[in-house]
Amino acid sequence: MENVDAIVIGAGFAGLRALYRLREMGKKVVVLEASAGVGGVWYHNGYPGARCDVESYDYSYSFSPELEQEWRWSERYATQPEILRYINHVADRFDMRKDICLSTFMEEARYDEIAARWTIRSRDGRVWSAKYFVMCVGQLSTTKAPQYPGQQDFKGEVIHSGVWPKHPVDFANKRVAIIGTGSSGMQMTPIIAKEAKHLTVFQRTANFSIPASNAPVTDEEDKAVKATYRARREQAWNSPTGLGFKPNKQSALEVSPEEREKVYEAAWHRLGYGFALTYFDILLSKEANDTAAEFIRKKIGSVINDPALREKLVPKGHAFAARRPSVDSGYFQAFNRDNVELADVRESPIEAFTDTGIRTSAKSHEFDMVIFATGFDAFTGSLLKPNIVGRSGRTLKEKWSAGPITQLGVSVSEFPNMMIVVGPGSPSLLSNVMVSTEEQIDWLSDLIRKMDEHHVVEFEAQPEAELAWVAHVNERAKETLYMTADSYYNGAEVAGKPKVFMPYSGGVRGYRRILNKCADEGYAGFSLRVQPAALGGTALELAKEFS
Ligand code: NA7
Repeated sequence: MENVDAIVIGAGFAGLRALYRLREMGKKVVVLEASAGVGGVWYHNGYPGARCDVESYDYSYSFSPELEQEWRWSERYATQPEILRYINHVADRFDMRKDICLSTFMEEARYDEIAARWTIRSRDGRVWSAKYFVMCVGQLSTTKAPQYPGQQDFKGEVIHSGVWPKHPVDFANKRVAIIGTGSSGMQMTPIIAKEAKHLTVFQRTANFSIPASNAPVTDEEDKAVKATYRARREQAWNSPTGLGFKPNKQSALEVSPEEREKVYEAAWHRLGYGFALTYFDILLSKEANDTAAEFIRKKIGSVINDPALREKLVPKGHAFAARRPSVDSGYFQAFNRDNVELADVRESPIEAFTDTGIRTSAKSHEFDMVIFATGFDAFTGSLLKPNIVGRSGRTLKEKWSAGPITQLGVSVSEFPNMMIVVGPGSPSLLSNVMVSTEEQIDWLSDLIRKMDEHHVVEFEAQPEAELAWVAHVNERAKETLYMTADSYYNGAEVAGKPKVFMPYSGGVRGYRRILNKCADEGYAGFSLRVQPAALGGTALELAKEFS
């Protein structure tokens, strides 16, 4: 068994950032990563067209000005290969690999109440003991796919977008199926359409999408960003979403239709996901939302030639951005090609796979390849995969059986010294996740530093505080339109998953204020003990000295 100060699970953006910060504080850290490489979701999501929907300069670490200056992004929205190169560069540049165990799946984490330490076991039988147990496992990292009768008989290739093969995938002369029209399906469709002999896209829900307006980054633009990078970061940190957009205080309903049209038109060509932020009430008021949704429907409809296809592809039945909208590059236009077909699974459900394709209630399709772009068991999938055992044998699976419960998104009572980064109960996927990641890791590191200074061996969320936080998260969500649609924000993506709102919709700026207030008040809502509770340790009165 190896003793370390902290064990970090996951070597994606969050895991590497945690490693960097904890090592900087002089901690002995080990990172366990199930995959054969660093990068988390960006290691696996290698499907054609995979691209970030946050601008490259904002979807990057802010902790090293040298790194900021030396890295040259080539496009406004980086592709998966470029992001993976970046994260590998970071791992090398900061000599991180020596502390990362690749191909190491954490099977179990068990809290030792007497020692106030976690014992972590990997699937291959190695064991570590750590005071701090930091979960950096991502929100969209456990894939999900339906199982159809006869699937095992299908003779062609089956691929999931979220575990894309590392070898080149050849679509030439192939008849390809894509199941799912979220960001992954929408991004890969136009590229595969150009290469494949025939492409059938199986759609369950027509999604809203905004054009990516991607472009190469010129040397002048690169210089300009790098000259003022601090200011850009400040702007991102102080914006509600972490994306740097200044909140517009205007309602979509208080301007004339002509003015609104002009604003939407400009946003359509430049803002990508930021389109949802053009007016402050787009996600708060159905009426305001309708104005944006109607504009987008018109835009989408205008590029689809066939009226019957248009009817099916134009999104309806849910508010714009209540489910995550995509940022695409030619998705709808791809359906004007002769070799692209839409299969509506609501109208004609998939009944079974055959050895040569897929049979729906309407017809049999022949395929050489089927791609599942059916998404993930979001937020909780990867947190609940290993067996995490807290106090008195309590498992995280039991504790979260009615949905995730956290204090401020970072900590769970009965699981002392366990820290969760960008998990449920934090802004996470409703924000620029890089900003949220860095913000939480800095806050948690600060807590660790103070714990060391005060000889605290155990910190733990207080049960009443976490229940209050869960209630607050749900109250904030109810103020928005997020709860009006089924989505992975509210657990609807997996049958039987508890229907609770997962991320915190109060924004990164508001969330930071809450985190800082908590720290200023001596970590209100947490118990901090110099003796483990199991040995009779009671919580310190820390209000003054801890802040
Ligand atoms: P998403 O956004 O969760 O999309 C999954 C898609 O798969 C969505 O269109 C689903 O339809 C569809 N789906 C899921 N199960 C089925 C079944 N059984 N039959 C047909 N269609 C199905 O995942 P992505 O990988 O595209 O994107 C993940 C995130 O990456 C994205 O949100 C961005 O943050 C970046 P539904 O809409 O549920 O009817």
